[in-house]
Amino acid sequence: MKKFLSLGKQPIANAFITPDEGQDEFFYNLKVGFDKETKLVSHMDFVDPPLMFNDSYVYHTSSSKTMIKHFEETAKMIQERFGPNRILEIGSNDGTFLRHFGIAHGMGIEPCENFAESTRQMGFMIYSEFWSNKLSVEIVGRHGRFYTIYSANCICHIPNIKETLEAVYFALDENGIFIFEDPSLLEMLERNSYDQIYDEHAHIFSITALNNLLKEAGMEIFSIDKTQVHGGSNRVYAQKEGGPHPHDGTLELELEQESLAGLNEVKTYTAFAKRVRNSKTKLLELLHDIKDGGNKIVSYGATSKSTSVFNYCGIGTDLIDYIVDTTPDKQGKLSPGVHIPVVSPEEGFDDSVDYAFLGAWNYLDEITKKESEFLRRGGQFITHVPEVRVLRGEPICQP
Ligand code: DWN
Repeated sequence: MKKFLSLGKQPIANAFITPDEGQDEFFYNLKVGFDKETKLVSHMDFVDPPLMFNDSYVYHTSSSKTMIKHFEETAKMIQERFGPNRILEIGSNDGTFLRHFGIAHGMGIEPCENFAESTRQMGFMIYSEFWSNKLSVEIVGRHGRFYTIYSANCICHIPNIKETLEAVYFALDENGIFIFEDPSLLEMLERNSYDQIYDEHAHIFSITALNNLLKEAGMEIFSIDKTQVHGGSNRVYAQKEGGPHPHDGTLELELEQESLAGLNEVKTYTAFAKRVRNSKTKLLELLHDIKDGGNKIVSYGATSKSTSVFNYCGIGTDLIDYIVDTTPDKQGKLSPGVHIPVVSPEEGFDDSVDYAFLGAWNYLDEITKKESEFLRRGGQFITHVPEVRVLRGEPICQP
């Protein structure tokens, strides 16, 4: 594994704390590397999953209209295209996807007990454990194999990718399909969105790496969709080697595109690391200039991504007064590491705000629609994706 980037000392990205919890806060050194053999980009040292995913986990998939709509459309597409009579979701969070399948047809794996319990209340059978070979064997023993296994923004969270895919293979019917989506490495490199890298994202997947890893686990990719969510994601359709679904040519296209973009070469990653360091310098310069001009800056969306940016750049309450976020479990707390207060938009997104840093830049459309009044009165958004800049006036394009 060749190390190419260091994002410094980082806290648990979603561990929002109360003021007295500050002393015991956990930090680790975030270093990212490239595996020359599999072409996988991963953390050099993984954070222990229970430190991140436990009964205090605060990220709700349903916290944006964009993701609610995305999962409604995804569920409809899967039903129409594959008509599964049963679906297993790995990482079901608050049930935003599963709810589109009847309780007799959907089952979830969710290690965060708070979400497992609330989804059980909806009537679904949820296993509150981490996905593993042991769990896969247990589930197959009780429920048989699945024709469809689905997972969104979860497979890239699991450190042991080899075991993860072996466990999927074991639980999958001979003719079954494994559909999963995660942020795209190519999109991250193109948008310079280094804030996709934080504790929970143990890996940032390229199709090239997934193709290698799935093959090793006895599976093959037969189709890929590119989606715009979470700053550009890949939805991969895989089956057991030699399975019934015809290949549609998208795999070859993506492999070629990734190869042309240099994703198989270490030098691409060293160049990216340089752009990341430049982005940090520019963001600090911009924020200092704005602040020195007597303006009030807040951050919009207390995201995992903003934890990563703020801790990497050393941005605290000297620059950002507070963060506004709609999630009740984050409000009234301090952001991880740099301890910026989080308040509700009703409390904090008022006429006193001059600039808002887009911690949730991936929802630019949704946010600018919602905050048209802020823009109308001269308020401005700041982003670092794809480059550090102030977004002036309308129309604002999605990065
Ligand atoms: O993989 C992961 C992705 C899918 O979600 C997880 N590891 C954790 C999480 O990452 P994130 O925190 O960067 O995700 P989001 O979806 O960018 O977070 C958006 C945050 O912004 C939420 O806390 C809700 C908030 N928000 C808001 O306050 N007002 C969002 C919108 C759209 C808004 O209008």
